Amino acid sequence: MDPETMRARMTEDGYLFVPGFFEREDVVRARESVLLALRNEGALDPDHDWRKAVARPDLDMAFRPDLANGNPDVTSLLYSTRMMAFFGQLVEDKAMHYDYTWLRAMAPGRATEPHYDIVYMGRGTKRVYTAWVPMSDIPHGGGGLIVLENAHKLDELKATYGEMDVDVMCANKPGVRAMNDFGYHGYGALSNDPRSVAERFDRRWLAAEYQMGDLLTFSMFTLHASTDNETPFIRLSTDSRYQSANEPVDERWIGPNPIGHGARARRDLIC
Ligand SMILES: O=C(O)CCC(=O)C(=O)O
Ligand SMILES: [Fe+2]
Repeated sequence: MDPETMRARMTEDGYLFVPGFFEREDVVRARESVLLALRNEGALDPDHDWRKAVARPDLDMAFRPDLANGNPDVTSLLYSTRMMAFFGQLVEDKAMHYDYTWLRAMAPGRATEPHYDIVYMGRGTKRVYTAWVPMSDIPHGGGGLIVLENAHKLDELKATYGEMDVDVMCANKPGVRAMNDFGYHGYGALSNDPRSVAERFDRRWLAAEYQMGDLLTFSMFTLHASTDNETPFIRLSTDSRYQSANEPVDERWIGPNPIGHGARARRDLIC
């Protein structure tokens, strides 16, 4: 795809789906490095080949950035020269990436709730792109990513929910996140019910079956979630972030040990 078409499609759709962007064997290498760590900690069912990622009974797991950060098989895939050139074309500038990598190891039954990424990373430029990279082959029902059609054009949602920052607390209401005053649910999510979100905005959730090698990239205002993982397998994927190297960056995600969310990133507001 030529860069102009890429940018036009991103503006129009809020995402770009590039099946087969990566060499499958490079994704498999990253996947297996993560699976070996999961096997060593006893998260996998020992009755199956570890490469299949069958979860041990009653496993509850979702977010495991520790398995990605400092893992060269994962970081060399996500921050390669080729990936940086791809995002450079998208931002029409030299690209940089956050130093923090998100990794999802979604146990059977787990899902990600509908959200905009901007509420977690909005302290720099808003022109940041997420790369969602499946490290499993994910059939429908396997917990893959879904995107609410054209939610990046919902101006009212962008002006309300899209202005929130999960690390802002109400100084005058102990323990209350400023977001919750606007009626939003949970740790930055818009809702815990994708169906009601689709009804509220009269839009469809777009889904796909994913293969290792695929790249899905989307904007900070692209509303997304995952389906429930209805398989016995742990669904593996990463999300990583890219922007222009010449625009302000959200410092929570930069440096050798990014501070991330929580106490050190907290800001207070009178609610
Ligand atoms: O993989 C998931 O379940 C969620 C991914 C996500 O929220 C993201 O890529 O920004
Ligand atoms: Fe997200």
